[in-house]
Amino acid sequence: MKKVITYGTFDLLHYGHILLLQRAKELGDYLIVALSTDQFNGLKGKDAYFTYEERKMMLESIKYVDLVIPEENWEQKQKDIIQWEVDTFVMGDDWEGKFDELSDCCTVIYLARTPDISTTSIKSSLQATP
Ligand code: C2G
Repeated sequence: MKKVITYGTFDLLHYGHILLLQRAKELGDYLIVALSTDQFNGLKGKDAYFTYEERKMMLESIKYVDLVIPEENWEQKQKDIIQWEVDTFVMGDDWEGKFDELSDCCTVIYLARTPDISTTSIKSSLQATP
């Protein structure tokens, strides 16, 4: 079984996230999503609208996703890859080059971000709406 892993906050789930997850799943047979905890989001400077449990439940309902695990820090990726016997690490290309060191233990792939959609843009357009 070919395992794929990806990491993120996945707040206010939108089609950019879904297209990332769909393409990630196409790279293997089993997709693990390491979901940023509320505490780690604080370290990332992100204030997620939905809690970790709410975001986890939504991700687990997506047909491409096989397992959701917590992402608690920046340093856990190599351990996760070894522990879960991951073949491919995938991120959107806004992270291009940032995780190349992981190529020592798996294939590292950066997928093109879906243009014109982001959690931040959703929040700001809703705030602007009268
Ligand atoms: N993404 C995308 N297209 C978008 C928006 C997001 O392909 N329009 C991708 C991002 O590139 C990322 C994933 O969806 O691979 C999740 O996005 P975020 O929740 O914003 O993840 P981020 O905060 O970048 O967390 O350790 C890694 C971090 O946890 C990544």
